[in-house]
Amino acid sequence: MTQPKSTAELRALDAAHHLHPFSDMKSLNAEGSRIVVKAEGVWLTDSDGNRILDGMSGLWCVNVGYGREEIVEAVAVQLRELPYYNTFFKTTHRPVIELATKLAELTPPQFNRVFFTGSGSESNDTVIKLVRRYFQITEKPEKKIIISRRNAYHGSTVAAGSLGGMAPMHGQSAVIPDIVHIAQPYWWGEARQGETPEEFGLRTARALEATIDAMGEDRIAAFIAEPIQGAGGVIIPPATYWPEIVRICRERDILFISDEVICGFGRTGNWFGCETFGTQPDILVMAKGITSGYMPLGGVMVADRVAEVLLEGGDFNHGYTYSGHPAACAAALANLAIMQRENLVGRVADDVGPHLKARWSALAEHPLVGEAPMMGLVGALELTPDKAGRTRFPDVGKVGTLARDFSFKNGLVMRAVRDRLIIAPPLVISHEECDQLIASARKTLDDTHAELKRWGWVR
Ligand code: PXG
Repeated sequence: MTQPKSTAELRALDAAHHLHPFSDMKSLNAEGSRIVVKAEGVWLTDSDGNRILDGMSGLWCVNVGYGREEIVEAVAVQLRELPYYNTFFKTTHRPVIELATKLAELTPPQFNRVFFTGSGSESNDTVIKLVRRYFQITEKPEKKIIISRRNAYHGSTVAAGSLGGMAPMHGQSAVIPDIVHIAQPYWWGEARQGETPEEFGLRTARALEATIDAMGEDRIAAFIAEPIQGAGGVIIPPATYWPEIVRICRERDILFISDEVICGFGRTGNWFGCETFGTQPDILVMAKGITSGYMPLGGVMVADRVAEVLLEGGDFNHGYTYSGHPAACAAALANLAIMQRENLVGRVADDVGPHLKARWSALAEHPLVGEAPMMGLVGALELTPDKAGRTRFPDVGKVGTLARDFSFKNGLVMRAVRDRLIIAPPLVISHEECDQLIASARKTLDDTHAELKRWGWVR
């Protein structure tokens, strides 16, 4: 038996042995990580005994909240019966069959087949191969280019990172060829002065059309996008954007890929973000909320018109040891059963979503807040020294980090992207917990404002 260790000892071991994702390890080790020890509902407890409202659902994934015995039990039962078997060599198993069937029922009608992976990144790597294979089989092998958007996030493997539009990631790694990035529909950050959101939405959508036409439709395979950019800062496109993208995709022979790793499984008030925005994807990418993060699992749904071609193409030379892992599938099935039984998606659309949005939108009146968009249960607060001019603070990211740290102190996990605070709380959050979230967010804005006054950065 290992002895229980103090927080200080655990921090020292973490600093000595653990490399954290997306972190400045030297400064993190100097400061020490927060050690999360348990969680229940929407609440985290750290090793100092602080209770913190998890406004980010872990990393956008714990949709049904923490402490769901039903999922734990389903995984335990599955691990005892069949902890592992692969789906490669003419074999399959009950949980993977049941989950594939369930996903065919829950996703839009064009989707009846799924390829399983272990994560969102693996799903997007799979997408690249599926799309290229599709055009090989249809004898258009020169259709290879995938169009994506700047500031999109599609994962962290070499291929998924290349698909994403995060310049700081590209700068540190090899980038694969045949991926092109166009403008993102981020009105607050990128519109011209005087340009309305509607005008800007159309203009950015038409960048897709212009790029396809300039490069040649015969070379473009697909367009990939998140319905709402998540890691990019919760960018909710203007109302004109998606209908125009749908038109452009319909008029041209390209595939449309909806990356629903964050927007899927209820986040926007429908099962999938493509339903909220009325798009008709050919490929739908999933992970995170599929198991509410209780087990790692991802998947790629393939529309019938694409799947039927792939089925005629012989071997698809791709797969992961954990594609359709039985215990992960069991977790997903239990998670989806909870979501259906408790009508969590309907709750986001008609009940807790509107409740939180009314209060969140009111934060736009705070002197630091430029805009406070929210859809379903995902929202952002853009911090600015000058609302009307939509200007940025110097040293982008510094004010965001300051506010994020105040938020932690005020008992709320918010994430900062640049100087934009974002939330995506568990879909089970109660009205009372929403009110607590708003109170902490408001105090965070006040604390940040007071500190910026001390710095002389605001009046
Ligand atoms: N697509 C989207 C839209 C995502 O948000 C991935 C793919 C990759 O999934 P995996 O399971 O490989 O991580 C994601 C992941 C953040 C943050 O800081 C966001 C993600 C991952 C890590 C951090 O907001 N999203």
